[in-house]
Amino acid sequence: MITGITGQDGAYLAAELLPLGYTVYGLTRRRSDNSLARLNLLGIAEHKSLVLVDGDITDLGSITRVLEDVKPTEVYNLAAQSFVGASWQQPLYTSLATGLGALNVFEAVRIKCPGARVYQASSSEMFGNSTSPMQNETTPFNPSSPYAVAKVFAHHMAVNYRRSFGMGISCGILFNHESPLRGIEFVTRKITHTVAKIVHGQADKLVLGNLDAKRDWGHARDYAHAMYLMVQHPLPEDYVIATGITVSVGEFCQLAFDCVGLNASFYVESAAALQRPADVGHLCGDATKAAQRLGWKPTTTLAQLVEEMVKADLELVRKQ
Ligand code: NAP
Ligand code: F7E
Repeated sequence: MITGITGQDGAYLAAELLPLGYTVYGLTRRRSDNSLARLNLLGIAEHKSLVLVDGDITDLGSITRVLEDVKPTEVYNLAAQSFVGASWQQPLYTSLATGLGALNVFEAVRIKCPGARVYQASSSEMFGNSTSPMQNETTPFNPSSPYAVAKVFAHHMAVNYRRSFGMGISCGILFNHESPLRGIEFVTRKITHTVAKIVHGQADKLVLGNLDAKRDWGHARDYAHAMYLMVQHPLPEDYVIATGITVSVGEFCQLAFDCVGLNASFYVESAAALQRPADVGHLCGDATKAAQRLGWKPTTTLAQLVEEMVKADLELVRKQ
């Protein structure tokens, strides 16, 4: 069972599990447009072992009913209001979906399928502006946004349910991970999509907020594999998943413009209106534990990631 299957990570995780022989149940909430765009892009929307079921993680009854019907052996809770920027505009909804929604999933699992292994999508945002140059599983949390506060709540609940009820919940503290399936509002995709529009004459500049923020960016496909490995490990634990390499938003821009032979400094502008009320200035993850215990390592370099995203957006904009 994957909650958030229509999102970036849900799509990559389903694509990882289906070839392994899993029947994948994907939780989808009611929408007026039933687009399965990401599952279609990965060619799995019509897979015979993919079953979509209706439910919303803010509605405990719906999750409980679905788990009773499906009786999953593995539950990956990826559903969330995942955009940090929007969490200041919608703090209550973000707390409900990203925080309490996770608790609903743990509670429904406890009631209906307590032996299931559970993955909780925790986030590097929980570290906020950390005093440690690199963050690992022992680094204190210092959340800087309503989104991060909600993730800290969900993370502590996951650990609490593991300790209180002996449930097999693992938390992946994942650093930023991107792909051509990334939502257009996130900075990497905004950059690669705008670069493609500039190349095709549909835009003449790229307006961003904080160009100095540094992130540790990996590929979502590698990170979905880490989720699978965590759930297979006999001991449920928490793992940082990251590349250990950090660059600024401005440097990411230059890498993207380099792919099309343009100089970013001619096109990129910073607007005060796009700055966040509080931003996380620097994140860099230490994934040593995941390497040692799960044998996990990232396989895609930042340059490869940027190139894949720019190429995909050039093709998308060309078709449009
Ligand atoms: P995403 O693309 O925004 O996908 C979020 C998914 O959650 C979508 O399928 C969305 O459904 C679903 N969803 C939202 N609210 C829901 C609700 N109330 N009930 C049921 N489903 C709901 O996010 P992502 O990048 O794949 O991230 C997956 C998870 O990892 C999230 O929990 C995110 O916070 C966390 N995370 C992400 C990163 C990252 O860098 N990507 C890093 C650390 C942690 P709709 O399609 O209907 O909107
Ligand atoms: O911002 C800066 C912005 O929105 C990255 C989510 O998946 O990763 C993601 O959260 C940085 C920030 O991702 C723009 O201020 C500058 O410093 O791409 P983002 P995020 O906030 O790091 C974590 C790990 C998650 O868990 C989240 O779910 O880029 N930035 N200018 C901008 N950001 C955006 N979106 N748009 C700009 O124009």
